[in-house]
Amino acid sequence: VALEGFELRVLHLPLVSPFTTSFGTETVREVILVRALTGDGDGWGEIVTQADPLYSSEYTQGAWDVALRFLVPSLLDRGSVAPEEVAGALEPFKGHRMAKAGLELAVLDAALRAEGRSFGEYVGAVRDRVPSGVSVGIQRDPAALVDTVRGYLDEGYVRIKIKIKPGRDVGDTAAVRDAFGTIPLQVDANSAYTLADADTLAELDRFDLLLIEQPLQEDDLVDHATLARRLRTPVCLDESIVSDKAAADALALGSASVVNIKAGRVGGYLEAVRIHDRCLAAGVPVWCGGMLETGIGRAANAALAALPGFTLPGDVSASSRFYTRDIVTEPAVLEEGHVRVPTGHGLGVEIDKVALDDFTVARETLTR
Ligand code: OSB
Ligand code: MG
Repeated sequence: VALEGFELRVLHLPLVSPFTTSFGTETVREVILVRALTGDGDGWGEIVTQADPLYSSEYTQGAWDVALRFLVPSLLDRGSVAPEEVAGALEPFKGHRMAKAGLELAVLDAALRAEGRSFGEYVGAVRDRVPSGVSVGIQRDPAALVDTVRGYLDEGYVRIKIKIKPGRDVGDTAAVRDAFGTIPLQVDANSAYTLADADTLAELDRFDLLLIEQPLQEDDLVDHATLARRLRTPVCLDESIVSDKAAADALALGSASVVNIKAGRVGGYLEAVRIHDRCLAAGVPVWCGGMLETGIGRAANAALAALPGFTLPGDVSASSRFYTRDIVTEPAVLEEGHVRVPTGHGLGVEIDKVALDDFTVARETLTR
């Protein structure tokens, strides 16, 4: 596409309820929305950083700065770029994968809209809807957790993931198992443990969990392999899988037997597809993670999760799981426990311009 400019906005979307993980509590989703301005029309993308560098080293103001100072100018200097060239063009700049992913998605959306082709078809989606799991934050106590999980099960979510941290692990998991029996259940530690906690984590083995997600630190590939040998529960990596290369290393080391794929964390949807392809070839199940996406990233995630190797339900929930009002005209809804893969051109969703403006707290446009 012929690039004319990029518009970046910081949005603040209020959450329907606070979201608590082992690393903190969020009440407002701060996110960057990207609009690629091209000779063939606009495209939209989302930079999924959070306000604070607690999940990963990236955070909103850092992404804002690197995008406007380095990434966007280098793309605009080229004049025109194909979606498949964006990652290579940004490669000299180290890290900042979420920022790169958001820019690439905006270019992809613009190019596919211009071609009249859907994002799902482009990435290789083989399903028209995907099973929807929900990520449940740490609640006041296990009884409150059971109430919250009951609400999601009543809505039809087909898989429950609960967040855990030291002191809120075995008891919380037991409460959910006792209340609901053999539902598909998994836990996410967001790197809150060390190998010294292996005995506690082994206690989770009796709950027949689908997996335990990211118990140790991002760079603990060897320790994860050691832990995986100690546990019956399959170890799944999230934070550690920062690229296709990291995925290859994790599989070679035996650090994970399941992989959570998040396009933002790995630098874009094209890199996400490469990880999918690698895991499919290796017989390793993958699922689509989430970063409390708006309707833009959520549409892209639904399409990605429709690839054949995504054999476990992902954190691809209805928009209403996080938001009362989204920035797209037709937010993702839950239908019989599934979310539909959009079929329109590009991402297949349209921006609600009034909502977008209402949530915008900062805005910057760079043009050629
Ligand atoms: O670890 O999967 C995670 C949200 C923000 C940062 C990290 C994670 C999460 C979630 C929510 O679990 C997933 C979702 O968007 O539903
Ligand atoms: Mg996770």
